[in-house]
Amino acid sequence: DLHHHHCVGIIGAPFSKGQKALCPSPGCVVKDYGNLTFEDIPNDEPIGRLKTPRAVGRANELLAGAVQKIKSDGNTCVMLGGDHSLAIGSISGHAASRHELSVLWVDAHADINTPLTTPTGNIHGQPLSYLIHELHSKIPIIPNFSWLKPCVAAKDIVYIGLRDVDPEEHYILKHLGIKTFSMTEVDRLGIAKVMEQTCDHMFSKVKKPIHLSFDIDALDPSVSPATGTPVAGGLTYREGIYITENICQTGLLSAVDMVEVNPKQGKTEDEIKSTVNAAVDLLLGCFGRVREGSHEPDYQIPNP
Ligand code: NNH
Ligand code: MN
Ligand code: MN
Ligand code: MN
Repeated sequence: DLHHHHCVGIIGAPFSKGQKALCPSPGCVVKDYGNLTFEDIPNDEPIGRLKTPRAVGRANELLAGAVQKIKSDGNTCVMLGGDHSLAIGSISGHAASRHELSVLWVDAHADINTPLTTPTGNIHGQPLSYLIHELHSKIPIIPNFSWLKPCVAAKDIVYIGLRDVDPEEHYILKHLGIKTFSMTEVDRLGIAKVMEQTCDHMFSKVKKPIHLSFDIDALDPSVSPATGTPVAGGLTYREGIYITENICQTGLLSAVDMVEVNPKQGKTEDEIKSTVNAAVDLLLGCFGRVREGSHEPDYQIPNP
């Protein structure tokens, strides 16, 4: 009952050292590239505030290679995290095969702290700072990150869902002129206008492939409680689905991260189910499921 025209490659990245699984079956060809296995890195001492830097660097190097391969095989890539530090590898691997990208970051958080501004030391609160050209000079040398080169321009990023932004992050967003739709804009404009303006911004010059990085904590904790840092006042299930349906319609979706889904954070079986169902439905929205329903082009009403 779904229809669209590209193949989807799925890579599992069960990695959670950047912070303190699902099986949709859409009506498209899905190639399972399996789960990555991440080596344990002993004596991964903090560097300044940065926690487990070597493990995060190595995991992302591995992921970047896997995503690059999935893209060069001609697929739309789905990365199932794992925590949001994995966007470092996912976006780098994507950019390696596609020249220039637009990044749509759907999250309660801005994830743009640098290793020097981070209040927590968690790298899942920092991935964008490592990826943005304009912040390159603010990133120190970190072991196991030497493979990484910035690959995204500030003007090619759009955020939706922000409601827990650190002051340093707020400065960076304003300083770089990054397009943001916080929950205030979602309330003011409604999700349809937010998506219209998101697309206007992303397509203002050339139509670049879209990297959708979806942190499940963008949704309200009543919908997706099984995540590490829930923040009240988030997107509804319907607003989330609207975003994915809309991005699918652009025809430019090239890679998706679905991250911070963490069954261990669910207090009950129902909390886990609700969170995982939401993540699956968001992914199905990305790959052509529409709420109005659909049918095969050659469908015929059966004759008696
Ligand atoms: N901004 C905080 C930090 O840098 C929290 C980030 N937490 C997230 N991001 N879950 O999506 O650590
Ligand atoms: Mn995040
Ligand atoms: Mn978040
Ligand atoms: Mn059809």
